[in-house]
Amino acid sequence: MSEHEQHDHPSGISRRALIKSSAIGSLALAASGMSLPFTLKSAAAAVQQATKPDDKVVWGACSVNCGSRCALRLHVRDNEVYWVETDNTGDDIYGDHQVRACLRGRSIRRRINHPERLNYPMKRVGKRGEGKFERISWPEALDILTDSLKHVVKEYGNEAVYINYTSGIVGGNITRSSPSASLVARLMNCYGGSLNQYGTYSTAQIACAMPYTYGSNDGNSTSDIENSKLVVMFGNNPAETRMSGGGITYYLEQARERSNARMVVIDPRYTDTAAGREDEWVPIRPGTDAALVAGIAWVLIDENLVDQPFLDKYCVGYDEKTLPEGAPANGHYKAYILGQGDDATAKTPAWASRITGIPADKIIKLAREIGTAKPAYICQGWGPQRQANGELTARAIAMLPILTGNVGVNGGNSGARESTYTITIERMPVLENPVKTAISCFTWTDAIERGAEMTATRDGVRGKDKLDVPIKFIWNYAGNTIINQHSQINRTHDILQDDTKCEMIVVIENFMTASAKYADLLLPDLMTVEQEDIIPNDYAGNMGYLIFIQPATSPKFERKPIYWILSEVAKRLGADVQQKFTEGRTQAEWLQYLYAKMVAKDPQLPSYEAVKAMGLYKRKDPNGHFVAYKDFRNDPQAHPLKTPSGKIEIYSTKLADIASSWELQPDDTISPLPIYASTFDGWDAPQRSEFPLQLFGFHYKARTHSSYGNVDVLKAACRQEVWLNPMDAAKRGIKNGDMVRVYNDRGELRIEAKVTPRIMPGVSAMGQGAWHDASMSGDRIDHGSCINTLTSHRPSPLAKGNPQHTNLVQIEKV
Ligand SMILES: Nc1nc2c(c(=O)[nH]1)N[C@H]1C(S)=C(S)[C@@H](COP(=O)(O)OP(=O)(O)OC[C@H]3O[C@@H](n4cnc5c(=O)[nH]c(N)nc54)[C@H](O)[C@@H]3O)O[C@H]1N2
Ligand SMILES: Nc1nc2c(c(=O)[nH]1)N[C@H]1C(S)=C(S)[C@@H](COP(=O)(O)OP(=O)(O)OC[C@H]3O[C@@H](n4cnc5c(=O)[nH]c(N)nc54)[C@H](O)[C@@H]3O)O[C@H]1N2
Ligand code: SF4
Ligand SMILES: [Mo]
Repeated sequence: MSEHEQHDHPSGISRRALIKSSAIGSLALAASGMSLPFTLKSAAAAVQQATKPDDKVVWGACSVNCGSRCALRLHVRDNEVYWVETDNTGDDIYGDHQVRACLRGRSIRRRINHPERLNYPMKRVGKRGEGKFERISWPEALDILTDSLKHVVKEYGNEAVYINYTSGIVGGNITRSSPSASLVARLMNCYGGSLNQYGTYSTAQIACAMPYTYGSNDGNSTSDIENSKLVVMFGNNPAETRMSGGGITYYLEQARERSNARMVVIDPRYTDTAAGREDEWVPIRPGTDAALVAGIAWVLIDENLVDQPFLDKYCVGYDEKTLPEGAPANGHYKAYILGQGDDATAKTPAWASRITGIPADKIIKLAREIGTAKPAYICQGWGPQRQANGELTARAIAMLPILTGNVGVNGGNSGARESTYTITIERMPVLENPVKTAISCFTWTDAIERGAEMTATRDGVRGKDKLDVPIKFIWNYAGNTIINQHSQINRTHDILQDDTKCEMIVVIENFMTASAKYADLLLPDLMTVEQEDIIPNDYAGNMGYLIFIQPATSPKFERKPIYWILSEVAKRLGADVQQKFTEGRTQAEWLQYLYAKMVAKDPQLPSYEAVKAMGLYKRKDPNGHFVAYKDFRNDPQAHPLKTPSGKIEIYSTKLADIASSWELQPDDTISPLPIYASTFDGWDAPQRSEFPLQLFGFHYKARTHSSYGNVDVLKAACRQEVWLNPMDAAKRGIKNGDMVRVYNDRGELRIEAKVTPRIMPGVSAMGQGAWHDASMSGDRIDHGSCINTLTSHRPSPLAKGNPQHTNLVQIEKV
């Protein structure tokens, strides 16, 4: 993309990019809000227009949950954003570079000014999910909301109120949707609390599993690749998932330019991250990375390439020497690999080849490369862990840096995804939740349907042995996981349509999304760019920043800021709740109060007035690069890990206990060792005879999940297609561009086929997050091609997380 090139064009598009490639140039322009097709002449005309004297340029930010966060310069005239640029500060050299927005952020005016934005409060009039609403006044909406909340709390208790997982706005001190850290959580905590949740849809399996090995889930910063000889990416695609000009894709490219590190991409798809920059693409069957790791480990052991002194000093459970007390004598990792464990199967490259679909000689070659290139940056994205056996996979991938002693050193990595440098941020305090019970964020539909049956050892309820009441009231602020982003849409519809189960769903949104259609009350919010706030960087290597944003326009129609909405609810809940919630401050006063706290903690920060004038404040990591577990590596006695033994736990006694005490289904595996196990809906599951193709939904450049999914130019630039290998397509008589039906026993969708050797045979994939579009009282065929029509609500064994990448389907030409 052009976003990293010289930023010397007043329209926000690099001149070099304009001249270099008309295809890329037209995409960038489309994204930045210009109509297609364009010429240099029309671009020049636009530039002239963009510098008219009555322009106001306002700092804004793109605050969707893409793992980057970009500065925007919004050009405003007549109270309307008509043109969008991005960061123009810094020298634009690596290390002091610009935080340039991707195609989505550059198109934000098409979201701000979208003709279908929500303008008024509404209440449901039809059956839930039908999408029939009636306009009501704010006072009426707030009264209905408050009465329902009071009723549910009185009748069922605070545990029946649930703040659904949402990630539509991330970052701000005030505007922030993360359920346990949002203003909604603060409000509920002022009113007796609500049912907690743990885990996220992003990282449920890896965030749960990695701490059993390392005590946490850290990785070296990507910038540290400038010290690496080799980069190994398991299911990691920053070119699409970290697209910011200040983000990870740029760090990867720049750091490799300095170290000249080879790069191996292990992914069922030939990704945009590979795209000619990789040295090798290793296509792998989804859900089988742990088998590849075991095959590599067998070669490393066989050829004496393991770092035995590292394993002896820093780890438990590699071989009999460090096996913890209570573990079976043949329970160590080496026995598992060599075939001396209970399964009596040597994990040879031939064994791994049958499972992964990777030729054995390629596995041997890869093992030799990983065993000899030091240091090596071995990492994983979160695609491999969003599988039904993702907890095992995440820990298994970590075995490669552990076996080769690449942990805790510059240029190495732990096997996790990258960490990032961040500047001090102080968010609106959410106060303490009096309710201590928690469910996994993925299991909320179960908690509606059979809440009181859900237990700790079967369903992962935490803080209590079981839930006492089902969920009766749902808050959904800036999220689409009610329908679009949660699994098995047709099942969710059936559960939600019965409004005797969950009695109230409050959705606070900008658009009539699939989830908004299930609201009982639908409240129109301002967007982040229409409010004052401070947005810190998300994943940004070793350069942190704060974006100080100002409202681009005044509020339009009856859209209200979240702080106002919830303050009004607090007022109706009682004077004590109102006082506790607001502490007597306005939104602006809160921001100044929070910023003052930031400065007190971090005196290097500029003053409030200065940072407001700057718009964007950047700071380099004073430590250079973040190296995960560096202190532990330097002195394991003084800096033990947060595991029970203080060491890297290849064998986890805690997991052995869980495995023997939890109620699991026969095809659920929890193991003290990071083994490979096949799983439900996996490549070798029995349903494969009926549904022969594996399917997963990758995070796509066209959208951030479903956000930006209604922007026409983005849809045109990045089509919604299902990737299919030419061999699978030929068998089905499918040609590139054909309309196909993709189905399994959970549902059916329609989509265009992309026939391409960029995906391995037997596997199919589509961008996740497309807008669900089906007649739910009719055939339920989803013409919007939202992959969650096909995914399963069954949680993964340990994290009780979303296995949304583990699916089996059939595909036919329509
Ligand atoms: N099958 C499948 N499903 C998945 C995934 C997958 O890989 N495969 N990925 C999962 C992951 S990792 C995640 S994080 C979730 C994400 O799921 P969500 O958190 O639901 O993310 P979005 O779909 O982007 O929905 C965000 C919503 O917030 C709204 N919004 C944006 N800005 C504002 C604002 O200023 N105010 C208000 N009120 N609303 C706003 C947007 O309009 C949008 O509807 O999806 C998960 N679902
Ligand atoms: N453009 C864009 N960027 C985003 C998002 C978005 O929706 N759009 N979402 C953001 C969010 S909230 C999150 S959580 C992150 C998600 O980041 P990730 O979870 O890392 O993204 P995915 O695309 O799901 O998976 C990454 C890669 O894993 C591959 N993969 C899938 N299954 C397997 C497997 O079993 N083994 C291996 N080796 N590879 C596999 C996929 O082909 C894909 O290329 O992205 C963030 N960035
Ligand atoms: S979607 Fe992400 S990378 Fe793109 S502009 Fe927004 S924050 Fe930046
Ligand atoms: Mo995510």
